[in-house]
Amino acid sequence: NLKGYKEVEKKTVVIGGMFPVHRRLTDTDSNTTIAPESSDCEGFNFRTFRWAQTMLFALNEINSRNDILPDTELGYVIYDSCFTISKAVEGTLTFLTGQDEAVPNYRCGDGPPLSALVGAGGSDLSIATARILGLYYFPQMSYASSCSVLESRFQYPTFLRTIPSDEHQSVAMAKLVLHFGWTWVGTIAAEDDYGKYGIKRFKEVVEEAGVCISFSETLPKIRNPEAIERIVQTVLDSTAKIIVVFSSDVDLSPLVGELLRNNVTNRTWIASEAWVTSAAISRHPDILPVLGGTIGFAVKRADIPGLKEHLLSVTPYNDTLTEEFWGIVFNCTMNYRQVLSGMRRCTGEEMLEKLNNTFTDVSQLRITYNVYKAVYAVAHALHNLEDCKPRSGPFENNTCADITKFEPWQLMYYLKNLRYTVPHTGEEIYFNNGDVDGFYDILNWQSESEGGITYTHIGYYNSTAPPEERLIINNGSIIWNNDILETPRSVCSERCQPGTRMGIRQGEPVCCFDCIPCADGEISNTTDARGCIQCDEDYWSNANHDTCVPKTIEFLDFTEPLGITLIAIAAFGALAAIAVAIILLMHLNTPLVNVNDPLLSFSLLLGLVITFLCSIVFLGEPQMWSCMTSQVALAVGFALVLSSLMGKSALLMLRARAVKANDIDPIHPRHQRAIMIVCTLIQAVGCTVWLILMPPHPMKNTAAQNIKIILECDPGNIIFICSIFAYDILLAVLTFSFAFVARKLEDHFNEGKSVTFGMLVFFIVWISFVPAYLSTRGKFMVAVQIFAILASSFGLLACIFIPKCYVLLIKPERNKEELMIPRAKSRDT
Ligand code: TCR
Repeated sequence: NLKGYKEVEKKTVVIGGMFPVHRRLTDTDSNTTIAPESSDCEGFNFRTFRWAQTMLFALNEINSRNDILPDTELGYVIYDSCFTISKAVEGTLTFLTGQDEAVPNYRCGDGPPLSALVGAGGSDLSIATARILGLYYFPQMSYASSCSVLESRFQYPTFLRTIPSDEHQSVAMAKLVLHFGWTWVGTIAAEDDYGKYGIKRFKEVVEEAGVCISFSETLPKIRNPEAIERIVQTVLDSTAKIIVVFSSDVDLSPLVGELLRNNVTNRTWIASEAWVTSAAISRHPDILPVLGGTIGFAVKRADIPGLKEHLLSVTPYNDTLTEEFWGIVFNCTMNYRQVLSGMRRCTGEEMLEKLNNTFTDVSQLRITYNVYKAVYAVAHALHNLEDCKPRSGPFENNTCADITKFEPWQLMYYLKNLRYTVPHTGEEIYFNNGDVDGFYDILNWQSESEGGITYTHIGYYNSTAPPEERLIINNGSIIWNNDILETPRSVCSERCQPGTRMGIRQGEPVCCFDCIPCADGEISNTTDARGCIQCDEDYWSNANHDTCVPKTIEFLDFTEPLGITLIAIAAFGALAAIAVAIILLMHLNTPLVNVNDPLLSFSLLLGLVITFLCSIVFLGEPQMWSCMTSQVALAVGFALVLSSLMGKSALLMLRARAVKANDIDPIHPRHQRAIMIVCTLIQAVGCTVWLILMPPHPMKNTAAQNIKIILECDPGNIIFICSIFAYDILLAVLTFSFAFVARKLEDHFNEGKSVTFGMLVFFIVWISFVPAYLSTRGKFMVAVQIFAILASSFGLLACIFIPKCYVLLIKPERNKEELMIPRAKSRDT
């Protein structure tokens, strides 16, 4: 332990200091055959030794000043906590009791009064010492213990610190991760309060914002190569490119070694305050590919004039720590016994200036600056205590405390209410419930010209600013550690583009999902949509499934080629029928026309003209009127055609019978016409009832095809339409059977044959219509229907009237009475 106070005339107050100058305890064998001794420490740490020297520097500075504690000398006792709790506790007890063999609760001798303990280093050490010091209400001023649990004044009533609480740092790290849109991060924490609580809070903030943790590892405190290898493997296996490490450099070092060995590149590391400016990490050779681009948080930096000179003036003769330090840096020894065993002897004249060592490096005075502030805080509090005006003091009955024998709680009062400015930097310090404000520099590890690492300042975090302005980052000045030198991406699954939705993966974090394309008719128009939206009735999804588009409206239009063709054919048919009628009219008094009632021929032709023309009404956008007329005109037209034919074939059938039986003509044209009129009227009445009760009407058919709305006619009632066309079929069957019986009636200009044949064509057309109709969709159904109408009409027209026209126009000589059966005409003429 470094001790420095002598009996001088001035009043003396002692400040305790505790620094983790060594990294660990030396292993002792755990057998209990001999009395156990306090372990020795090993692993000399230049950085923390600089902290201890800074405390001495600050004390010297204060002692030589006349404005602070002019009449009082500050002494010190400094303990090495060796980075272990047991040593820290041991040191605390020794400090309190003044005994080298620590006896709790007992202080022997009247040395100068103890004021406060600066330190303990890591949080886990401070937690242990603060509990003991709290018992006596003894102030502790920490420079590096940042763990958030130390905020509790209930558990640690006398704990104060010059380092901001990790609460701020964890939130700042979370904000950083969110700032860059990383949603998939790994975390590594040291196995101590600092690491565990820091990462815990980080995770809380980050997970609330929807970020997922890929892995969480803890760094072992004691040497454990297997555990380190396992962590490296996890880092390698994970797809997370961002790794947050909350640990001190001492605990992180073994992992960094293993990372270098495995050449783990292309990751971005987020550093906590404890390792971001650690030379122990960044001075590793070839560190750049692995840890280059690291972003980290660091507490305020300052230049302390005179410190460098103080550090260089350290001599090996002061105490055991400087002696050991000297031996290590100059690779020599002061120990007589070791010299005998062959080691080089230190001369004491070695030059520290020549050394480029962490100890003398004053470029990153951050924790060092905290130590400086802590010592000044204690000194200022003591100054205020001494400066107390009698009878106006803060304590009971306005009393003051006496600097030569004050109680620790009295100093605590002054520390709590302290407000002072730090020399050289002008920073104002005060303790807000024991804590200082959270302010961090954000540093980026960039390559230096000589292949080393520089810490480039890229922004800062200020916890006292309004929420949006807390994190300020200059994106442009960051150099990332990947091949593309771009902001790395760290997501488990890429975002789902519009047109897809997120599908959870069973048993994996929510950030890992599959993008499932929306089904037809459903869309998603945002990225990362949770579900797809069904399009409205008249809309359908586009090819990308990101917008609903109106369904295309489909009907067979007049103007399209198919429509024009059909109209032309229908018009041709109608004209042909009219032409035939004219031919018949011109030859009205010839036997051929007269042999069967000519009126029926005309009604037949009229019916055909109707069917031809009604096919045109099927075209175009369905309207109320067109739906009604098309179906009805078709039904009635066919009824007219078929009943006329029936009238004709009834005569033929009866004549055929009469010829056989040598009978007289059995039927009068009146009867034939009656058949025609009655049969047509039945149909007309049926259609009227249909039109009145359940008229056909236009309909949007959205069900048949997804992407189209088919405009069509709804028959209104299926039974009506079926019975109406069934009636037509009935007429057709009757006509056919009559004509079939009469087909052999030779001398009747073969009318029986032609009607039979025409009806066969009619049947064939309509029978083949059924499968054709059922296998088409949309507007082509209408086309098929029209084709069937036209084909059947043409069939009848052609079969029945071409032979007649042939005789009338080309072979008029055949148009003779003699060709007719004599008896047949007897009744008519
Ligand atoms: N708080 C850490 C210890 C620590 C530290 C450091 C150790 C901090 N910064 C720098 C070595 C070097 C911050 C703790 O445990 O609270």
